[in-house]
Amino acid sequence: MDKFTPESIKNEPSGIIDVPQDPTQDNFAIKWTAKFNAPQKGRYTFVVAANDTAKLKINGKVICELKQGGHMVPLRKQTAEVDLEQGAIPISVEFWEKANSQSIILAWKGPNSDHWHWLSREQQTSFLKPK
Ligand SMILES: [Ca+2]
Repeated sequence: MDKFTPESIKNEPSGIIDVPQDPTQDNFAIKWTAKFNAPQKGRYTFVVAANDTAKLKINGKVICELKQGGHMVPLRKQTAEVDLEQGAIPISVEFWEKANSQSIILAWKGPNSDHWHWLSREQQTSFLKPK
């Protein structure tokens, strides 16, 4: 995505990602970048769900990638575990919307915890259950 020139750049101080809910808005992409503040060293779990496609990077590495979105593709999810040091860690989410409705869902939980934290406005608890 880095080869594209952004149409606009915005600051999102809430730290909560969201996409336009208007299904007539098609053929766009959004990239969010932030620092993820890991409260302690350990293994973190991230879940991403997207319609149409999305890529989650942590520390510059692709952790989750949902591909092959497009016309009539439903919301799909991917879960990944990653070992993090305590502190502020670079995180980015790239999102592409081709057609129809659009969604991005992102949540995480920390080491030895069952408590999920939402990083997206859209929240669907069913996506947090194991397959
Ligand atoms: Ca779509």
